[in-house]
Amino acid sequence: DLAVQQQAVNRLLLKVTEPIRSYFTDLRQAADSWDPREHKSSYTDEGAAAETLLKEIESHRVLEQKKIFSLFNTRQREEAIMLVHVLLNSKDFETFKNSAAYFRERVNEGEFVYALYVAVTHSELTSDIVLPPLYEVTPHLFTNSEIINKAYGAKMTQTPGKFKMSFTGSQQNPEQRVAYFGEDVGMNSHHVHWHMDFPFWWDGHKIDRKGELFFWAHHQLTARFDAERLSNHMPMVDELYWDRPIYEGFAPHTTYRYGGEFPSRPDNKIFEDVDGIARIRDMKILESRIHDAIDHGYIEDAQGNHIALDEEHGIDILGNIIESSTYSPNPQYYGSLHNVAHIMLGRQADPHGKFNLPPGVMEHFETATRDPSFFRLHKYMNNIFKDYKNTLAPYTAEDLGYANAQITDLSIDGELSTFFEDYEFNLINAIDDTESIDDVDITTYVSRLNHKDFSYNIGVTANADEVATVRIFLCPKLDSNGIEYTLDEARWGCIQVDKFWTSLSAGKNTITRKASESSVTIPDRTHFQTLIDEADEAVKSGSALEKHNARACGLPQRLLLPKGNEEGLEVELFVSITSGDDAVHSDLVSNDHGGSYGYCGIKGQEYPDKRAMGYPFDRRVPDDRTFRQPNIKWETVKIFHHDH
Ligand code: CUO
Repeated sequence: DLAVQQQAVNRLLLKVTEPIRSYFTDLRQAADSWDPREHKSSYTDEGAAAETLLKEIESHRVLEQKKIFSLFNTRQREEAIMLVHVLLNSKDFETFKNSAAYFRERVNEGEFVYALYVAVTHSELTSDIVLPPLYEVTPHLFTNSEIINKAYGAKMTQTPGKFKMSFTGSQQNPEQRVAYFGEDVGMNSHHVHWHMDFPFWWDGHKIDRKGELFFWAHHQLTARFDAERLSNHMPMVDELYWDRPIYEGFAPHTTYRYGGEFPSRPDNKIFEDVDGIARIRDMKILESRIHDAIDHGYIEDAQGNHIALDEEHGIDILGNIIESSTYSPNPQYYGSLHNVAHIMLGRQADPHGKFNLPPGVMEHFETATRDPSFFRLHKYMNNIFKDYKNTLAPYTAEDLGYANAQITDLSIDGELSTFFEDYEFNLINAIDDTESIDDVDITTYVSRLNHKDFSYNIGVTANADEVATVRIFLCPKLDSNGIEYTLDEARWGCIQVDKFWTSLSAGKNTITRKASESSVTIPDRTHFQTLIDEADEAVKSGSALEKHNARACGLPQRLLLPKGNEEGLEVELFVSITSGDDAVHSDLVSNDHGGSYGYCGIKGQEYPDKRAMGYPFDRRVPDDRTFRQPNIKWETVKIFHHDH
């Protein structure tokens, strides 16, 4: 029963630093006395994973509670993965739930939350369960120290509070102008969930085009950040250079729940080797090995075989190598450029461990995009991917064309306009329980970007009845100095706003597509308290639980458009219609198949579009004329921002 399951997951995630409450009777009982060793037959691996984890716990080798958990720490990651295995090897939900309750009080709470989120995301037993927004489960990683302090004050004085969270930094810092994007709680939630849907350490069933998705989702994240910069009259992000200072400093104003404040980094910090992690020199060596592979057109696997970086698999292989993931064919030789770089950047405040500072924001997917160096790092890797894509032959007229359709009209219904609004979320899980002091309502509200509803109207004349693939992008038109981009310059900054399949009939068609239907976005997440109330109510009354969108990976719908500006940011609205043969499955036309597959794929299935992610902008465009096809059309549109 979904209601019972949802209720159990809710309760497991409530106040994770506290023991499970005594009145959650069955969970409390499982925490006390479910012994996995006595339930071997309840697990597909006969309890082997649980046995391993128990041994670690019994020999006191696991990370203690109330210590900082970092997924990038090998040992800590192994512990979290053990728990993921225990949960994913559970034969039924009872076992899943009881195991979770049992280990919740025996492993580090950061590891527990991570493992439970990953397991719920991937287990077939929990497909319809909605995970509460992480910013309401572990609010410390999504809000400021100032707010956390106020929240404590409110609880101590028993005064309900609603506190305004502002973005870090001041007007003195130009980067502050785009902090609304890097610090957006929904965007950070999307990013951390992307990494839960596609963990770099993943050792389960094969995930389709995982390396390419790593490239694509992060390519789009950097392109979107650049679009926000253009909206604010700022130049695009430059990449990170190992042998230059890290130009932008960052003061996170964020605190760990236990373990102190996240460290700050001043401007122009010289990039240093990090003891026990890597030297700058090593990073450059890895980079040059990857560049050599791109130049040669093949990589070497661990056995010395050459694997071609061909059109079909090249980007996927490179994504796996650069991240690197368990799918990397040769981690010994190509290393782990991305993951190690995250740690290196996270440690620049204390590279030799002299001050015993905790890890920086770059070491957690929840917090990484707050730091401007995140976008530099990803621009750097994105440029390596671009170097590779530029070795491929440009698309020909035949690759781009589609004889069955001519686009006759292209327009927007409504105005493309954005605004800021307040968004409130709950901080109750940020605050420790104390026996003598009751909880009071404590929330924070933050300004967030949103846009007015609009739709695309696309007039198409078709020669025959056929299913077609429609791709919609917004591409930059002018750089921050007002100079017009060529198509070849603009293409790498294009953001995908939608892709869908539709049935064309012979003759004239008008395709009307709402922005809210976008396959790169998800609607607002359901609040934790709502999930609790609904599940409790459904269990009590024995009624069915109303289903919400269970997908947490996906750009928030309200961030679909970049901010634009008061004068109206000029962008090119670009539409291409190609054959429905691009679809991997023939039943894709209905389009409610997996919501936000654009950046996040479809759970447990192949990526639905056979073409390269980013098509048709992923390859060089030496001649704009190849894009002048009847099935391709673009119009300049303006994105307005209204402050009120
Ligand atoms: Cu998502 Cu670097 O890959 O943070």
